[in-house]
Amino acid sequence: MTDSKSTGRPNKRLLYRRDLLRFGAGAIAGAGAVALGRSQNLSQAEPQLANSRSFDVEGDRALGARAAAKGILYGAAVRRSNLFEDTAFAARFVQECRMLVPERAMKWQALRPSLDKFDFEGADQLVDFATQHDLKLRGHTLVWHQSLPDWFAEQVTRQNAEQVLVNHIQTVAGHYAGKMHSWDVVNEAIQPKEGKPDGFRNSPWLQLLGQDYVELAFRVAAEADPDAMLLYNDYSLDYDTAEDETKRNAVLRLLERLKSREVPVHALGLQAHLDGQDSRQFNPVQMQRFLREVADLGLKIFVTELDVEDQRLPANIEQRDRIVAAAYEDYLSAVLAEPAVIAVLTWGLSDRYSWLSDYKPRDDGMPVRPLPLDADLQPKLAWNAIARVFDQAAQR
Ligand code: 9MR
Repeated sequence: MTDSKSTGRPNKRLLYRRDLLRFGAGAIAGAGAVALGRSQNLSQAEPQLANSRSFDVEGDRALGARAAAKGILYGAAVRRSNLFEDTAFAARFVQECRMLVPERAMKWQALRPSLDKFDFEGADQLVDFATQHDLKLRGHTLVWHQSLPDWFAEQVTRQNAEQVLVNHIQTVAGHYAGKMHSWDVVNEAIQPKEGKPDGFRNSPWLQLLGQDYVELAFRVAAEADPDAMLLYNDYSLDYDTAEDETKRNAVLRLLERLKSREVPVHALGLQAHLDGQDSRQFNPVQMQRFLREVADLGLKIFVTELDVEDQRLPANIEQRDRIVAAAYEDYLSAVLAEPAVIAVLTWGLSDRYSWLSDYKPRDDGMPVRPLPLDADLQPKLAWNAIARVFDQAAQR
């Protein structure tokens, strides 16, 4: 099956070839116009490790194209500055990805300067970039307990919370209606260890509105953007530990309740922030059982924020990259065996820009290496592992 058939869009490869001829292989005409990215010739990209396989990244061999050939969407999270202040990164992004998710730009903190104002400028730039480069868009995220603006705690009360939530979702999902492939409507609502009924996280939203906020958010989002797939998104669903098992069960119960009440939820997002150190705690059979239960509810599944933390892995880069790549391969091959899994997003594309550099730096001061491309934008073993899993995945 060709890319154009599997993604249902016109074949843009000819266009990129034409751009390539016009500008020459190395030329990038500014961050707003990196359309040649996908056919940029990276065949000179030598493997970083002596004993690695060669990296076949050209044109339709990039990750996004390999996934698309199987009816799977591949993309990555990105910050605005990564695309608009780093043209080499932007070109690589367009080359590898078929989908873009703003890492920060659509959070409340970014969109809401005050209770009565919305500022779409930064997020709109990402949306324009995606449109220009034929990337599908995921919105992240309409309801979360983090990244709330400073005014939130003071100005949102039990009296106005419902109106504030509804207004936010109507305005934001409405602003982007028709442009979004999908939205993370509610993010991280479950955290059983906080001891609340049904495993709910003790978030400001729970305190202000009770459990009903989840249902309300999905219903309002569906009205504001009837075309977008609507996701419930969460983390710590991956390992064979008591904590993750409790969380999987609580998430499953939440999804069951929502479905039984005909709430418009369409997919589960598995964040999949993996830890290279914990990969022995991954149990593919158990994971597949969970995914089947989710799929049996009539839901699709996305891997939404995949990366592999290497904070506690050996300093040796070759060894470290192998462990990270193996974690990607073990996880993705198990998860993609479930046909309901239709999208994979990494939380960043290159080690040049990862949240883990700030949040989980290494004690030895060496840069972290959690993503498919290294800091020089060259493919690592992790890239190869992901490519191999896409190549081996069954057609969707
Ligand atoms: O990667 C994101 C980081 O750049 C932000 O500072 C942070 C707060 O907004 O959020 C990070 O992304 C999180 C995502 O939105 C939800 N799941 C966990 C991600 C990593 O913390």
